[in-house]
Amino acid sequence: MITLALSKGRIFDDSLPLLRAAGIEVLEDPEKSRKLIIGTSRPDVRVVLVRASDVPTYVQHGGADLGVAGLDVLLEGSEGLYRVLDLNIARCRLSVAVREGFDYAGTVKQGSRLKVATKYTHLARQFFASKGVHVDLIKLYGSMELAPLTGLADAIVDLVSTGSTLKANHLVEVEKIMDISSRLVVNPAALKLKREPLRALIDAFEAAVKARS
Ligand code: PRT
Ligand code: MG
Repeated sequence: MITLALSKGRIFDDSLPLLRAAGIEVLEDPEKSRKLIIGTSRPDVRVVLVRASDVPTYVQHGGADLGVAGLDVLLEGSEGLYRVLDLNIARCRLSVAVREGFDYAGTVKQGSRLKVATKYTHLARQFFASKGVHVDLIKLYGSMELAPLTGLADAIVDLVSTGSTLKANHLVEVEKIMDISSRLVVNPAALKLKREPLRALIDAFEAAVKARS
């Protein structure tokens, strides 16, 4: 049995066409079913549904053989995984944003400390350190956009895709940190033990990604 870890929402939705191109139909819609283990048209392949940030943990500890996770989640903290393929799905960027009218460039130039709220404390610390900007990081788990509006922080580091969330909250993107897409990750032990079927699946994914680009 091959177990693939996916998260509900955009990663599941964007993975479906790739799975289909690889000859795999998922047998249930996670938005309608409450099941956490879903069968596929391949009797030897199943999907487990986990939180986006739990995908690396499942794959690392062998709860799944492979999984799909955003580069943001992988770089923020994961180890013991093979990052085998850029699936080019769930694309967005990790950026710095501030309240409209806040003088970000001036604050950075003056060398003043910047209060930054984010879920991505590790990536944010790395980024500002590389620029020599002094920051106080405030860890949040969601609704980052609220932080600059309430005075909790001067800036946020968050994912942006269309930009409409920032706009709706009177925030502006001032600097892009990196482009993000989702990656196929594999458990190294599984790759040894189930080499043939996993290799075939990874190759099928790769062909599907190439065919779409
Ligand atoms: O929701 P949950 O807490 O379970 O986990 P999650 O938020 O990590 O999961 P999910 O499904 O929302 O995101 C999974 C992955 O999708 C992320 O790890 C990213 O790699 C990728 N992705 C792509 C995004 C976005 N685009 C995105 N726009 N993840 C989140 N967003 C959010 C962003 O945080 C902001 O709140 O959407 C909002 C901005 O969108 P725009 O279009 O208004 O700019
Ligand atoms: Mg979310």
